[in-house]
Amino acid sequence: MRQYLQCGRFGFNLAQRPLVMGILNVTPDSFSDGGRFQSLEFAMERAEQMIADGVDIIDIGGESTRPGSPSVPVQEELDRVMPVIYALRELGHALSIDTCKPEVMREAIIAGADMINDINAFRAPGAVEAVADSDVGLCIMHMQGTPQNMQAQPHYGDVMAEVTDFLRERVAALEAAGVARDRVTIDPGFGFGKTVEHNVTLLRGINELQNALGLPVLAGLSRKSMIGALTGRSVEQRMAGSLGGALAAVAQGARIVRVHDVAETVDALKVWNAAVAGH
Ligand code: 9MG
Repeated sequence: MRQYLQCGRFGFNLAQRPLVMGILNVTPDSFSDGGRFQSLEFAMERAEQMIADGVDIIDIGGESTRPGSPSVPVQEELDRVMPVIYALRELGHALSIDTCKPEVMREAIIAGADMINDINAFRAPGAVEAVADSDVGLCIMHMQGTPQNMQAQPHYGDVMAEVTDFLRERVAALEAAGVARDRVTIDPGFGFGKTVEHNVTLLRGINELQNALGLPVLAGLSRKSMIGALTGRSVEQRMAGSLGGALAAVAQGARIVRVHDVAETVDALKVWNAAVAGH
């Protein structure tokens, strides 16, 4: 299994400890309605707090990926995300951009983004080409359906086999375009066209997935409905469940966890690491 991740200006040794990716949503529902300037101030404050809390990678998203959320036009997404990249790029931390749009990928890479996190696995026409000739890290995620319809009726014969085959095919598409494997992470896509049972099967299967493809797994469970279903908690009350989810993912072999609660996750992983990995 690859233990090094090339991520734009940064190179991460994944053998040392699991990495924490902090979620920075810059969608209008993420901050009170004070316009673009307030959103930039909010993003800056959130990012500085995450850095103080020990984040490794900041994942900036300008389009909601929650079940049922609509797609936003390219220009709107660029207007949300680009000022944030310019504001954060000199903070000395890796910046990931959560986008499915090739136009946003290209602009973000030119502006200095270090990673592209695509929940659509670079399937949009032009997406592979947008990232191929760069050195940014890539996250390829599995999703059944689209954010608009994915939770309507998730269905699999064998969820592990289907997710593995899909990710294998997408890795091959990137490699065929010249992408080096040390730039790639894979993600089973918890909550993206999956029932709680599918999610639990995939959580238990992280190591198997990682071994099958020889690539590090990034896992995102934070505050998701699966945590709500397992704990009976509303979205505001899912921190403890999400920490349990992050530790469970890392115990199953995940190398990167994508989370809202950076300080708490970093602490939990420090304790886990001391006990399990000995550092
Ligand atoms: C953007 N986004 C929301 N949930 C996610 C998850 O689980 N993984 C990745 N890679 N991105 C996500």
